Amino acid sequence: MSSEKIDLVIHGPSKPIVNTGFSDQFVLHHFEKTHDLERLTPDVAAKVRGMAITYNTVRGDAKTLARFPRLEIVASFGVGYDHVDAAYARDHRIMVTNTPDVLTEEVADIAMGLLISTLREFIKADKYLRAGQWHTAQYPLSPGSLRDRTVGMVGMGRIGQAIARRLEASRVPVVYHTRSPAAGVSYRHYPDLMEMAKAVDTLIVIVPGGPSTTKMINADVLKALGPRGVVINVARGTVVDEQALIAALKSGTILAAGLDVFEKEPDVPDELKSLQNVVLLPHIGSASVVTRNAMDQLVVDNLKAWFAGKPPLTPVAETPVKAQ
Ligand code: NAP
Ligand code: 8YV
Repeated sequence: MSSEKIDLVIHGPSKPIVNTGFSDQFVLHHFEKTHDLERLTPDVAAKVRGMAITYNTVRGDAKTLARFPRLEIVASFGVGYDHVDAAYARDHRIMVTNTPDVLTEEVADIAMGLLISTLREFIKADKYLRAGQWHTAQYPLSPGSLRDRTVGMVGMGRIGQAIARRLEASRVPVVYHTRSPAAGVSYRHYPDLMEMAKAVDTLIVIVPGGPSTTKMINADVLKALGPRGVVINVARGTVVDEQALIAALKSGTILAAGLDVFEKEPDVPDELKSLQNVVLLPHIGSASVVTRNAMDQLVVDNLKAWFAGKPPLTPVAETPVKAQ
C-alpha cells in the first residue's frame, strides 16, 4: 500500500464495524442517504476510490457512481445487489462486491420458520392465547400442514439449497425452477415455472431481484398453484405481483402466504395487512446480530483486500476478478 491516503465514501446507515474497520491509511466520508451526496464537494468526489454501501435503502445507480471519476470498487452489504447498477460498474471498470455465504443459513432458517408459521398459524394462535380465548375453546385445527405438501423452490442457489436441505430433513418433497439445472442438485428441475406451479402446492421464492425476475410470480402462476397453494417470498418484493397476490389471497385462489419482502419497502399495502391468511415480516431474513456483523465485516474485508492489491473476496458475477 502506498503512503497516499485512500478516500472512501460510506454510503448508508452508520455501522460500527465499518466505521472502526479501517486503519488511518483510509479517510472515510459518510453520507447516510443517497440525497446527502448532494453535499459532496468536487474536491472530495475527485479523490474517492472506494464506496461501501451499508444497506440496500441507498442506491449505487449510474448517477451515483458517475459522481466519482476515480471510483475503483463498490462493496455492497447484502447478497442481493439489485440496488447497484453492476452493468454500469462493469462498463466503467468499477469492481462490485456483495456479501454471499455468511447469511445463507440465517436466511434459510427464516424461510423455513416463515413456511411453518404460515401453515400452522403461529401468529394467529399467539394472539388467540393472549386474548384469553384458550379458556373458552381449543385453537381451531390449521387447514395447512407441512405434512402433505410438495415444495417448488423458485431459485436453487446458495440459499435455495440451504432451504431444500431443511425441507428434506422435514421429509418434504422438493422440486425446483431455475433457468439452468443447478450443479450437483438431484431434485427434479422444471425449466418452466408454470409447469412446476401446476405440479406443486407450495412455492418458496429465493431468486435475485431485477428485470429477469420482476413479477414472475403472477396471477397465472398463483392460479396454477391452486386453492391449497402457499407462497413464501424471501427473495425481493419485485418478484411477486403484489396486487395479484392480494387478489388470490382474498378470493381463495390460494390458501396463504408468508412474506419477508415487499414491492415498496417499508410501505406494505393496507389491504395485505388486513388479511388473516398472511404472515408479514419486515425484511429480517439476515437480521440477527451475528449475521449482520459478518456481513458488515465482509464489506470491510473486500475493500481492504482491494486496496492491499489483492483480489476482492466476493466479486459479483458482472465484475469477476479475471476481468480486472
Ligand atoms: P444465488 O446463489 O445467486 O442463487 C440465485 C438462484 O436464482 C439461482 O438458482 C439462479 O439460477 C436463480 N435465478 C436467477 N435468476 C433467475 C430467473 N430469472 N429465473 C429463475 N431462476 C433464476 O443467490 P442466493 O445467495 O441464493 O440469494 C438469492 C437472493 O435472495 C438474493 O439475490 C436476494 O435478493 C435474496 N435474499 C433475501 C434476503 C432477505 O433478507 N429476505 C436475504 C438474502 C438474500 P439460474 O441462474 O440457473 O436461473
Ligand atoms: C439485507 C438481503 O437485509 O442480503 C440480501 O440480499 O436482502 C438482506 O440480507 C438487505 O440486503 C439489506 O441491505
